Amino acid sequence: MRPFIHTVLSSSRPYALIEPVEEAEALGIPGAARDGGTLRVELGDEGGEMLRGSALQEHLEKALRNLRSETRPVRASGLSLDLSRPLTMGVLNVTPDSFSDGGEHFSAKKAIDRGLEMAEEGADIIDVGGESTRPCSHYVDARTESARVLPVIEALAASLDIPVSVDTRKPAVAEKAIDAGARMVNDVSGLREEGMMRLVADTGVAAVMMHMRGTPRTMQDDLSYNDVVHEVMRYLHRQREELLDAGASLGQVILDPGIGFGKSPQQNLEIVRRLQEFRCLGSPLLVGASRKSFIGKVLGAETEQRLEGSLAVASVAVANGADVIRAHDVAETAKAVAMAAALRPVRERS
Ligand code: HH2
Repeated sequence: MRPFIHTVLSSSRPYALIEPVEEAEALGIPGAARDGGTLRVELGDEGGEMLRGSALQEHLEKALRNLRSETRPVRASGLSLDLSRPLTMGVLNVTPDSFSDGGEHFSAKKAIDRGLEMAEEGADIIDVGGESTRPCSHYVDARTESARVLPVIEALAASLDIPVSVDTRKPAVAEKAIDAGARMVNDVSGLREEGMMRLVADTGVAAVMMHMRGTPRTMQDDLSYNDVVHEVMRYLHRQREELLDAGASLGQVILDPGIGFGKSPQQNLEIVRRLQEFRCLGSPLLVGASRKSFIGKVLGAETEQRLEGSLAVASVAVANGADVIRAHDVAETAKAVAMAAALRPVRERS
């Protein structure tokens, strides 16, 4: 496994957290401090000169370069996404019970019409899901989930130029969805279910790997983290390494910190505030905060009154380095994202 390097430049004393700790510790870097399984190295003016000559130096330089550079495009089977501007992914839940749009597009006809409408509104990707993953939601079997999403994916993939993604944790559903025309698998479990990594590696499709602790049923049971950003990043790094070991390529991968999945409102805010740190991982970043409960908590707003809050989070996420924003309100989000992108500092070409 390649080392995990988490660089933090926003601090008054920039530093890197390096794992595996033994490899980093063996270098005898002055002032380096061990914290559990991580070595903290002050970057100082030399930007990690002290690692020179070690295998870690190259990885640290890459992590620092990733922070400054434009995001690399997604290059996957049948799909190439230029991420020099942030994209809007429209949420299309073909479910009776999703937390904000449950039941609205539960018939294939209504879902297809809404998908076409989202494309008109400026969506760059349509994400079709057949199982709610809200806290304590009920498991839907693969046959039921497939019956919900396949006709919609087939119709949208046949009539739209933009890619259609399938939001599923189940390899059986993902496989059929890919056959029906989906060009991306969006998996809130981080491709954890047996066979999902193999499917992504074998088909070469793009994959969103999201962080979630446990399952939607259990994810809010344990919200304790020492450092939520560091722990989510480490999880995403490890899942991505496993996927690459299975034969997938880096260009297929999009990472997602999983806003609202096993995090407190404060932890969700912290992730968006510190999103920039995730960029050192070098993969495109997706953020899905649309209408979620931490926005309701800040604004005292019910689900249907969270548009402004969602747009504010989307804008800050883009300013902090998000490449894809997953949203229900596509027309408004696409405009907010374009405006936030225009205000972003220019990045170096990667
Ligand atoms: N959030 C939800 C579902 N899928 N996928 C990614 N990559 N990131 C997210 O943050 C994310 C996601 C939950 O939102 P929604 O689909 O609106 O609700 P439900 O799960 O109740 O259908």
